[in-house]
Amino acid sequence: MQNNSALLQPLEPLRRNELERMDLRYRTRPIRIVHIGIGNFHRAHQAWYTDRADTNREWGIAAFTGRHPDVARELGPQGGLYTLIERGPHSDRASILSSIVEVQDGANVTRFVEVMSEPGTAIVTLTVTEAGYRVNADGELNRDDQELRSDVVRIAASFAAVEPDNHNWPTTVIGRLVLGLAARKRKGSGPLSIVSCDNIPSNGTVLRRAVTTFASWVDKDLERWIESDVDFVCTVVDRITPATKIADREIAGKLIGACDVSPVVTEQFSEWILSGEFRGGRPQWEAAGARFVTDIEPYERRKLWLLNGAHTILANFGLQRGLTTIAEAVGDPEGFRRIEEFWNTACRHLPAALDLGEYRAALLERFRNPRIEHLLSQIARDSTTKLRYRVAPIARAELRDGRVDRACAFAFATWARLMIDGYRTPDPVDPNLEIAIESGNPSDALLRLVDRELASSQEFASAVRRAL
Ligand code: CS2
Repeated sequence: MQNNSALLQPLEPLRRNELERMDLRYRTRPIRIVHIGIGNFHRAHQAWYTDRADTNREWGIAAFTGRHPDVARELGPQGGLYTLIERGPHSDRASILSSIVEVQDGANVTRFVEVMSEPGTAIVTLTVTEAGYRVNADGELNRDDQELRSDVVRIAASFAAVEPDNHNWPTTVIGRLVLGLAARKRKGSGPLSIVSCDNIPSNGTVLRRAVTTFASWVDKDLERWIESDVDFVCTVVDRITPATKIADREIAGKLIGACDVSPVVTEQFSEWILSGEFRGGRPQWEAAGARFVTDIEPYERRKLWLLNGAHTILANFGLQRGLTTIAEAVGDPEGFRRIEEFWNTACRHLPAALDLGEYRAALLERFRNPRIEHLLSQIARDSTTKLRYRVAPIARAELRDGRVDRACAFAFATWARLMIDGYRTPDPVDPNLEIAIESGNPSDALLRLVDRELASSQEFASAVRRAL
């Protein structure tokens, strides 16, 4: 039998310098945006909005990796180009995006500080996950965090040194950001807007507090400058973007006619709501569908509670049942019933003017898209922090109204059960997690890790125990 693939011509690799000669759309752009934490989500969301909105090619993105440097290795040779596959329930649509013009390993702090201090740079965006902010349950920077404390020492040493030591750069996102801002202040490069794109309520405000607190530990003048010259923008970001599979590379190859080693698959739906100032200017993101609002809070709650809350419940529940994807978990009658109950509770604390019925129906359709293989194991990461933002506020609102909500208690109990049964995934409070599980009363101890107020309610804590 003949091997057909041996007869196929290998595809040419995707390269910016070759494409831009044939098509001006792929020409590079000046760096005006710095992104921290490049992953599939940034490439499917903010980079896509910029690509579509910036038709005059004025806003290039220099992106830095977060936990893993792999994207820098993959996109470097492609000149930052990659394929975005928008996957509907029946078909795929592919485009080559060119808004990212440089990709660096996050550990290349020398380059990071350089682009942060350029006068042309006007915006910094972040997708570093909830855990990357290193704040405690009250939204305050965690003073006991060892890595933050080491970064304070490193930054203080670099300020004092004539020649900063390249081997001793900060390792945390907040530390690096503060170092970059210090360089910008020194160079007199003008105001900057920092845009948090992580699933945290009042994300811009939380980030502002974290950055100014850290700055106050190293230099009071810097703290004052950040307060006066740096804008922190709050956002709601939404686009379901699973991890890329090997088969997606082949699909991308067929659709674009070149070999892309790092395509991204995402759903067709996308939403970006922003609130804040851009004193250094910004792309006309609204041309690509973004919305600017003055009061972002109701939109934050709607998205974090209904979409992300349901995701976390389905992930913990589905993993317990041996399921793999969100589509499978929502297809399970009990999974479906659990999120419907949770949504009924959550909607009591959301403004009806936000078209909640329509929003829920659209979410179900998005979750059920079987062609988006969104892994439960991906969503179950960092569950402690996620439950804190996605479920705890609803349980607390119910308690204030005199009710102990069963759907919320179930959400905590499913996670606790998974943890007690030994399921492990990267989680920032790991050591405490083990201590809680080993304690005489793991249910209460785990609840306390997420939210002290809920843990101190006898009624709620016992509802969680019963649900376990
Ligand atoms: C998910 C989110 O991994 C998770 O925790 O809930 O990444 C979710 O897919 C996005 O927020 C959708 O916009």
